[in-house]
Parts: sequence; structure tokens; C-alpha cells
Amino acid sequence: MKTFVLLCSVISIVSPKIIDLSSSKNVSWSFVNNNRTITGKATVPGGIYSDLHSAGIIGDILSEDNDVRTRWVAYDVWSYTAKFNISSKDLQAKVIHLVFEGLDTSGFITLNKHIPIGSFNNMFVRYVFDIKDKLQEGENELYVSFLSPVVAALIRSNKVFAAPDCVPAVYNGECHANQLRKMQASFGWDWGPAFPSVGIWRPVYIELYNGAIIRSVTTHITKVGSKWDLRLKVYLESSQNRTLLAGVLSASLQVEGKQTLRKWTQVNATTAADGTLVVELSLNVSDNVVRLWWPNGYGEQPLYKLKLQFTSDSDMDNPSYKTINVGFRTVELVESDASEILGNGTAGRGLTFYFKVNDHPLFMKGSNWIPSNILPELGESQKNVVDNLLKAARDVNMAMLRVWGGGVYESDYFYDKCDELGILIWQDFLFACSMYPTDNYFISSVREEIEQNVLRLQHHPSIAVWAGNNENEVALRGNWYDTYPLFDKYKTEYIKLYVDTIKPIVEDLDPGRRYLVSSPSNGRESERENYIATNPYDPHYGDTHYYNYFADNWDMDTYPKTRFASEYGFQSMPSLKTMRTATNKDEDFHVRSKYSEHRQHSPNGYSYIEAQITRRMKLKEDDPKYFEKFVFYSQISQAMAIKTETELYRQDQANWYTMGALYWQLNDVWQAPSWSGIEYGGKWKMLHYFAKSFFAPVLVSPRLCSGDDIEVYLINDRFVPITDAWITVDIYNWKSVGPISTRQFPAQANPLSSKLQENADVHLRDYNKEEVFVRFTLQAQGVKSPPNYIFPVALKSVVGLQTPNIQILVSNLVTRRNHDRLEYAVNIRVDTVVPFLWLDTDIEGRFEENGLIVTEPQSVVKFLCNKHVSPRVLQKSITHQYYVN
Ligand code: BMA
Repeated sequence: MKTFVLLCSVISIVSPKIIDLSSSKNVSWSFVNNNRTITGKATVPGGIYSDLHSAGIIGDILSEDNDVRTRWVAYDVWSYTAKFNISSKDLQAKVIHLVFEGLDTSGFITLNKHIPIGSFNNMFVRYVFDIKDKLQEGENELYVSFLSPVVAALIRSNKVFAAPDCVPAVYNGECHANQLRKMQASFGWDWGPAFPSVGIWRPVYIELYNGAIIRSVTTHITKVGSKWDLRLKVYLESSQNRTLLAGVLSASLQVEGKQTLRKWTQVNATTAADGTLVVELSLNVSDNVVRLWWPNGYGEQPLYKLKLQFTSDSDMDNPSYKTINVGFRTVELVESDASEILGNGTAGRGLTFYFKVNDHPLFMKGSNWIPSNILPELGESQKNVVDNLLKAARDVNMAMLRVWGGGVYESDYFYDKCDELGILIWQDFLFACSMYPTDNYFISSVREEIEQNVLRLQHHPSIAVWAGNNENEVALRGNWYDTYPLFDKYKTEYIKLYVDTIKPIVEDLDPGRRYLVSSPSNGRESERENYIATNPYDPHYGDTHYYNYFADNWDMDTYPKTRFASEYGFQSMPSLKTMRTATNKDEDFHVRSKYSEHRQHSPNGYSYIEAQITRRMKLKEDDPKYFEKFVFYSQISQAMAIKTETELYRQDQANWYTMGALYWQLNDVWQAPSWSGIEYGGKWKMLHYFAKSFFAPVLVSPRLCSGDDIEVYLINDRFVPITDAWITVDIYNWKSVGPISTRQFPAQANPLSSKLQENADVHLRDYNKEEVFVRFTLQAQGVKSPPNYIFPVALKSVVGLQTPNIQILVSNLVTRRNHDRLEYAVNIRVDTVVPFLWLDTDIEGRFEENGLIVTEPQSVVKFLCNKHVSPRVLQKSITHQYYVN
């Protein structure tokens, strides 16, 4: 056996042999439009907007109104051509496949000018074409031609219309995205421009082999006593249909202590009609040799390398390999009788909805992920952007992101990173805010898409749940697209797509994970009500999306109860610095400028922002700095609103068993007003800084009630109780620094819980509420918790707020932390209270906290960055803003 392995490692060639057809020294691609007037050098993988930009034909697509000015691109027909060489030896391989990992979206392929290879219509599908008999020795020419996605969608819509007619006019978008299996947001969204992308957006290569290859592997992990049962399903592809495939499949798992667990099985079975064969193999893994994988904030993320090898008897010299990471954890979505936890009152009606990870119910803190770039090819290739966003989520205590249904199934890199960082993923299937057609052509393409993507992603420990679509149950029930007259037809189609087509595929390939038919939905209750529940927003069941731009969003009473908030949010403006990357014309920097109107896709968006700001803050139309303040205050308003709503959900773990808060939305695709916490380009808004505190593992969270009473919750996301702790309540007035009164009371909380502190007698009856605010801090051995605040009245009505003198000094000492991170101490000196002090700099990096409520004469904030800069230069670069009446 040993000699055999040695021998193989010397002479074997990995199967399949890959001939990469990406742009390189050996393969050059070009693009051309329909009438051949525009042509240039292409980058593959890539896309037409990127290529036209590189060729200098279009400018920066995100600048000014270039989204509409470049729309002609999406109306044209684009074709890509490449020449490559094939040797006579390569031609001898039994199987020669042309593989496209991603083609966006509809078109056809030919080889050597006239040989048809095939057609495509789904950007989420891997297309594999048999080209063995079509290749020639020496030079070959590959030609891929794309239809205009806008025209393709229209043609289908004329045949198999499904509502809505079009996106709202303010999106400056395109119609009928629902007709194409394409990133739905690429036809325009309420936070993004329309760039109906076109191109070979994922790798393309030729795959050659003789025996069989491992295409995918799924892992099915269960805990039995002190052992993990790791069942593997290995999906083989071969050149032989309905014939005997013989060989050896082996698996080796590297576990703790540099040990390797091995298992192999003799394969001797008949392949299916398409040459595939599924082989199962089980490994018994003692829990002594692997550690548990936990979501971020609850423990570590150990990953163990699993190597698979298949050697077919007919091609012993060329084994096929596949390596994945395995994380040992269990995840269960628990929907059980809520009265068992909450009693027989209103709260106990219906079902629970929470994730149990490794047998512990965990409150899911996080946000919603939209594509990291509006051009899918860049979302794929700009790994540093994905990296920074996911790390930013990790850094603010998020444990879950929902990959929203209007985007893409993200890259392998994305899910690998989530595995590494402990970010659980709620994965929507890619249907959003629409009814969908269900003709045979569409359904068969969807089938392929679901099967391939579940097989590709299933093994990731980060994936927690699948959901059929974004908001389509509630859209139909709520008549969002005037579908009432055809309710029965659309309901039948809804069931055909998400229940009869997608559900069985997911449940067959991945029986261990819950498939929710929609998000939001009432979960099991929606299923009981034949998939379109009477009220899909029922707070007693499943998840909810909640948006309310009319009420006072700093007031906790505004927000309704829910078992799990999978979306909620408010818009804010991007910073001026980020805006300047899109325009530098002075006249654009006004709320009602043509430019600003162009970027605002949410109908009445600015009026809502304005109303929210002015309900709480002083901002007059005639203020000479109106726009600058509008931008800054919109970020304060958004941060405070989402802080308030999120803390209510966390408190409600005690009252309603709310077990998740994923706000809308983590990131942005352009420089525009949106619900994001991180701006396009990566700059954190105040919201993202605030998230670090409102998602802190231990949090004192107050709630102002009627009668000037303040309830205080202690929230504890740790596995150990909090005992012997004290909560300090400091009352400040607005006109000075330092508290005017301080009280303490003992506090405690059970593990993984939120607890109302019954003995905290906190109220404001002895104060004039306009003059004071309250600060809450926790003192407990070994526990860190951020300060928290109650502002009893609107900032615009407070009495005593002074214009501060602020001094900012950067210490000379620079500390080097792990990962080469540098830390600078930024000292802040003030002579009075400063609300929402915002520090800014053009130097790349970020502050550890921002939007500070400065209550003491001296405080320190760290500045974190990767590149060394002199403290003096940093100090000079820092600017600041704060709220002022
Ligand atoms: C929900 C999301 C998105 C949208 C957001 C803000 O409907 O699913 O479609 O961008 O709200 O309106």
C-alpha cells in the first residue's frame, strides 16, 4: 500500500487535467458589439462594463449619472472570442469538457466559427459541454455570444408575464428581471443602480480525464454520544453512462494533534444515465480529537481539512482529489410550542423560532448582505472587499448574515471566510420581491441551479438555513404588485416553484438543514396554511421584516414584537468623503439637487430622513451648513434608530423570546442614501460603530417607560451567569462634564438570556427631563460592557447644551498588535458634554469607537490601522463633528 501511494505521487497527474481559459499569456480574449463598431481586449473572468471601462470606452460607472448614461451597454449584443491551443496528446483524453462556472446570462457558444456547442440562460449554473469531437489539434477559437439581458427579459415577459410590470420609475431601472435567472438587483433596486451585467463572470476552462472525477461532496454530521458521525456523500462524474464504475474512494481527515483519520471504500457500481455516481463513506470521529465550531462571539472556529481521493481502476495513474474544511457543530432551527417557554398569555401563542447551536439556543445578531459589487465579476474578484466586509461584521459582534435573495450565491471564498470567522449564513435562494414564471424552460433551469448550488455550498459549517425567496409570500398576500385578481394563479405558481420544485431538491441533498419556503414567513405555520399565510408577519411565528418611517424611531414603543427580526432598517446618507468619489460638483451637494434625486431610489426617501432628523434634532432649512448637517444627522438618526430597535429585540428575549436581530443592510454598492451601515468603499457609518455596542455580548440596556420610570435589562450572551455585578446609573446634565448624581444597584443575569433587573428603581421624577440624560455602566469581575444611555427628550429640546471646546491629541506611543495592526491613542479633552462626537481622518484605518457621547473631561479612543503613520501626521489629519443645537 505504501509503495503504491509513493509511486502515485511520483507519476500521477491529478484528474481532471485543467486547461485554464482565463485571460493570460496564452489565452487572449476580445469583445465586440453587435454591429462590430466597438471592440477591445477583454478580461475573462470578467464582464462587459469592466471591459469597456478598461478599454477607455466608458468612464467610472459609479460616477455622477453614469448608470443611465451607460445603459446602452445593456441594450447591445456582446460577443467574446478567444484562441487557444490543444495538443494531440490532450485530444486523446476520453472526456474533454468545456466548463463555464458562470455565464451572465443568456446566449450561445460556438467553436471554430461554425460548430455549435450549446446555449445558456442562468448565471447561477455551471455549464459543462462535451467538446471531445469538436476540438481540433492546434489552434481553436471559442466564441460566446450574449443577448441583451434587457431584451431577453422583455421577450420572455411577452410570453410568460409575471408581475410586477416593472420596478418603480425612481430606480432608473429595467423591467422583468424576474424573467431571467440573473442577479435580480442588477436591473435596479431601492439602494442600487441598474447595471444589467453581461459576461463570463466566473472561470472558464477545459477539463480532461479518462476515468472519473470528484465533482462535489456533502457532509452530514451528527453527534452520537461522545462521537461525531461524519457521513460523506461524494458525487462522482465519469465518461461512462449506465456502466460499471470501479475504483477506490478514500478520505482522510486531519484532526487535533497532527493525527489523520483515514477511511476508504471499494467502489463497484453502475453509473446513472448522465455518468454520475454517488458514493457514501462514513467516519467516526471521537470528540477528543476535534473541537466544536462556534459562531463568532461564542467560541472558536476550528476547521479540519478533509481530503478525498478517487482512483478509478481504469485510470489508476490519475486520481481525482477534493479538499474541503469540516467544522463540527450542530445547528437546529427550533419551532416548538411557544407556551412551553412563555406560558399561556399572548406571548406564548404560536411557535418559537430560534437557532440552537451545539445544543444552546443562541440569539442571532447580525445584518443582511447585499452583493459586494453591483458588477458580479467584481464581487467575485475583489476578495479584499469581501474580506474587509466580513471582518467588519466580525468586529462588531455579528454572528449571522443573511445573504439576501436579490443578489448572488456568493463565491467559495466568501463562504470559506464565513467558516473561518464564525459568521453563520442565512442563505436565501435568489428570488426577490416579485412573482416568478413557472414555464418548463424556467423550472428546469431553476432545478439545475438549486441542485448545483446546494451541492457546492452544503459542506460549509457557516450555512445555518436555506430560505426559498425574499418577501414573495408577503408580497402575494399583501397585493404588492396588484396580483389580487389573479391570486389563485400566482399562488399555484408560487407553490410550484418554491414547494414542488425547490423544496424536494434541498431536502434531498441537505436533509439536515431547514428549508424555509420564504423570508419572512411564519415557518411551519405558513406551511400549515398552504404556504401563503393569512398574515406572514404574524409576530407569534417565524421571522418578520419591519419598516416604519413615520413613527419616532428613537422610541422603543414604536417597534412591534417578533420572534426573529430578519430585516429592519432606516436610510442614511453616505459621508461627504464617499460622495466625493462620485461627484465633485458643488451644486450636487444639496438634498434636492438633480444629482441627489438621481441617487435616491426609495420613493420619498429624503422626506423620511428629514422627518426622522427633525423629530429629534434641530436642523433649519436656512442653516448655511444644512447639507453637511443633514448628512451627519442622518447617520446619527439611523444609528440611534437601529440601536433602539435592536436593543428592544435583545431585551425581548425575556418577554417574547425574540431570538434574532439582522438589520437591513450591512453594505452598499454605490455612493447613495441607503440603509447600509458600511459605505461603498468600506467606510463605517455611525451605525456600524454603534453595532459594536448594541451587539456587545454583555449589555446593560435601559428602556424609558411612561411615568418617567426606566426599566433596566441586563443582557448576557455568555455561557456563564453574571453574578456579583453592579450597574451604575449616572445622571448628567447637558451643561457640564461629570455626573450630577450616581447610584448603584446589584445586577444579575442567567447565561444566554436577557433579564429585567426588578430591583432597579430608576426614574427621572426628581429631574427636569430637558436638562438631563442618564448613563448606565456595568461593573463585574472579568466582564466588559459598553456604556449605554437614555436621552429622555429630543435633543432639539434639551436645555443647557453648550458649544464645547475640544482638543484632540495623538500620543507618541504606537502599539503594535497582532496581524500587524497598529494602535494609536487619540486623547480627547472637552470642557462640557459632547453628544455624538464623530472623529474622521483621511488616513486609512478606523477608530475603535465613534459617535461618542463624551461625558468626562478626558477620554481616549484608539485609532487602528495597518500602515505606519507618524502620530503628528495622524493628529493633524483628524477632523471632528458633533451634535449642536
Ligand atoms: C426589503 C429588502 C430589500 C429592500 C429593503 C429596503 O424589502 O428585502 O428588498 O432593499 O427592504 O426597502
